[in-house]
Amino acid sequence: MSANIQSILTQLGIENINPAYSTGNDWGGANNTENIDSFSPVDGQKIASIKVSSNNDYEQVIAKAQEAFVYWRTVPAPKRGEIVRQFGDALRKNKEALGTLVSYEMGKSLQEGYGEVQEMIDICDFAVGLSRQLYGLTMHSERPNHRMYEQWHPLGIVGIISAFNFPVAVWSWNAALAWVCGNVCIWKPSEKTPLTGIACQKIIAAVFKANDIPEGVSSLIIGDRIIGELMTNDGRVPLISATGSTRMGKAVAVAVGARLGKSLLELGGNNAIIISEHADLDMSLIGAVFGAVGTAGQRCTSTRRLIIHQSVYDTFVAKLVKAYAQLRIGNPLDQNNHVGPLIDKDAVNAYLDSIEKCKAEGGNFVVDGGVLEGEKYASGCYVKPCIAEVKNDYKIVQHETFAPILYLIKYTNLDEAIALQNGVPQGLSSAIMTLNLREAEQFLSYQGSDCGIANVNIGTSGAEIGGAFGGEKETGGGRESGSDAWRAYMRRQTNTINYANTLPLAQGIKFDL
Ligand code: UN1
Repeated sequence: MSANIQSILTQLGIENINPAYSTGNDWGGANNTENIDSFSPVDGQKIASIKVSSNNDYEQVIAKAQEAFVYWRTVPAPKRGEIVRQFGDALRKNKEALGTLVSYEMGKSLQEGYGEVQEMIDICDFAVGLSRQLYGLTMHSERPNHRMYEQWHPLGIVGIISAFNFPVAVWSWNAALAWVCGNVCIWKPSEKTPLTGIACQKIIAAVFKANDIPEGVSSLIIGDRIIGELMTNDGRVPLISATGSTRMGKAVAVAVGARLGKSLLELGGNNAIIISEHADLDMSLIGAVFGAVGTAGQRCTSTRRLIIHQSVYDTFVAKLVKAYAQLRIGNPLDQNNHVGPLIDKDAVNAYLDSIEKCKAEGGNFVVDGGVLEGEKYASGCYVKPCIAEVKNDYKIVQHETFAPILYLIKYTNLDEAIALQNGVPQGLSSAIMTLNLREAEQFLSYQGSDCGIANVNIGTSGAEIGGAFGGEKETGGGRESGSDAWRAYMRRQTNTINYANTLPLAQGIKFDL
């Protein structure tokens, strides 16, 4: 590991932390025998070996969280918001260090690593304001001298299962909102990026400690699917918020649904940009290329398909091919590079497998893929972003491959383009590039995109935290971060108060004794 990364770990205070769980400042599970090794896809080096939580550890974490909830729910929401404000400030201080660790452990570009921490800071700011705006409605009762209103109460323990691709931001979207709503959180970070999770726990635990908040409001638990299953099957965890593949999400939905718990799912995307004959092609190029190769195609919002009008198809594809030839692939910590590595060798194999499947179905590669070799690419995780002409109904095109493979599809009229865009099982993000008002409005109308996110003259990725984030169909239907996504973290209670000296029944029912 380089001296720079070593000093980042020291700066974050996590150079010697490897135990399995934390409910605050202390770490437990030091004597557990099973480990998860965190390797950097940047240079293939092992960053840390971290203990895996046992069932007994899990029980300890739950017990602390239950105890903490009884206290935390009594803290007024604006005071909870004040603590989240301090968390945002601590993130501002640690932005460079945490952003660098995100880049090194996950492999995204340094700019995107910083951007991810910025999303965390932004959601803290949002949550601070929200802590004074957890509004319920009042209704007019049909009975005289009655008052009716609704209020929102915290749920209890929120279990957060996050993915490697946004190893810290997605946790913070959930946690910042859940905390101001009065919940306590147990976070299981991806086993591919445990160290960034440890860094976040360290930062938030110091904030809670400085405010004399007892342990258990924020817990971290390291583990794989087994810990995930303990959480999803556990009736003591009323809400599970899970980010990851559709396959994982379906398993979570079944387990949580079987116990009638709540789940908030943010799963796969198969996002397309429609490039109309009325598009600004230079602007479209930036949106398409960043969407497809940013984070090496490992965002759930990555652009996977371009649906291009036949009249601009050849011109736009020529521009794309030229742009791809200029992409610099390499160490993401070097800001001259555009594209970093995939997360691990399994991801590289999935990428290669998808290319083969695409070719077998008749895909025509206009930019070839392949794994990069040589000393600079020694981790074996660097691949070439590639582009293939396909048909939308190819099996592989219907499937989300978490890699920089971009599919091109030609269209002749907008109705057809919209049908193609919607013609996949997933429904996260979508975009149209057009300067034509009618086209833009049709795309946004109920006859348009069926996705949770629909943009005009912006790519599919890079959503701001202020909007509700999530998607339809196999994307899972959940909404996180902005707008009124906070409601998912609370339970609604309808209250009717009678201040009359009689007890009239609703619906005019007479019941005299
Ligand atoms: C994800 O890939 O799971 O909209 C989240 C975006 C980011 C978040 C992506 N703000 O691309």
